[in-house]
Amino acid sequence: MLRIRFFEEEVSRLRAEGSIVGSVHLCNGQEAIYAGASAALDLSRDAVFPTYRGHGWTLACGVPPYALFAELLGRQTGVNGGRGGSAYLTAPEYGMYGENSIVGAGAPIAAGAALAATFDGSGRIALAAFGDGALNQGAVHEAMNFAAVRDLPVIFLVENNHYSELTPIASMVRGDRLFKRASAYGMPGGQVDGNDPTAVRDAVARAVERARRGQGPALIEAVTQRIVGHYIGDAQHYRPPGELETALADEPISRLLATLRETIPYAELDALTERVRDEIADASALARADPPADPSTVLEHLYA
Ligand SMILES: Cc1ncc(C[n+]2csc(CCOP(=O)(O)OP(=O)(O)O)c2C)c(N)n1
Repeated sequence: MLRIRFFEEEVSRLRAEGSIVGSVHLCNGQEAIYAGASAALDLSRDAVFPTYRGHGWTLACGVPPYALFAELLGRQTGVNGGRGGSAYLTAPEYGMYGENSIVGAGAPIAAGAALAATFDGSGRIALAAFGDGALNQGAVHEAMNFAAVRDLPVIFLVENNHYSELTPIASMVRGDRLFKRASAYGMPGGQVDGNDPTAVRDAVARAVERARRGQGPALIEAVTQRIVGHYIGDAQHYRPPGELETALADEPISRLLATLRETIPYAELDALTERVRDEIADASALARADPPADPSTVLEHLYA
């Protein structure tokens, strides 16, 4: 979780100085979901399909921060040779099958990967992670219905950060228990505290166990808050007064550190924090020193 947070803080800095260009969506505040869910998966065979807010998922899947920085900076050494950038990362060798900028589009792709698993005997679980806004997309409902009726090993994980871009969830849907839609498709659904990595891990582990037994998909709603703007530069004028302060008081990292301080000496935790901070600073410096992607290779890897 610390690795993700410090990574995002460095990305924010690199974007502000102009070293990273293009669309960037940070995930600060949602780290517990990635840490918890990835701990419940077997990433040597399972497949994760996140949205454009995917740096946290990519790191949680085990992609080294250096390779991710290099990608965001458009370097040849990036995880996709500098071609994917922030919004189109893939790293299937780590179980990260690719971000998607089309809201909700990862859900049917995950259902497809799960369908393939029923034929290839891999035992793979596909996890589609998307926001509360995406849950209103037709493609997501088609994917949930198809997965349910075919008992596909898919986990639909909603990162309910209460906003779709700048629009609050309350003005998009009636009722705040999004997981209840699961029952309409005949699959289990539940809500979990998305700021608690252990709670997320346990909920995903239960869904994984079920899916591996051939009992089909589940919908998990992880309730959280993003503590940064939707995009870098978002002034967040749409937030009611006090909301951000309340969210900051409950954000997953300070909450986890406070709990850990009850049993682990302060000095040890501080040393760990510093170690992760240094790891991120070193990875960023290393990536920045790498050569940019060569424009003469632009047609490589194009298939259509
Ligand atoms: C099909 C489609 N419609 C609209 C957009 C524009 N758009 C980009 S992000 C976003 C909000 C998505 O909100 P949510 O699913 O809650 O995810 P979050 O950004 O909160 O993680 C929208 C509407 C898009 N990218 N794709």
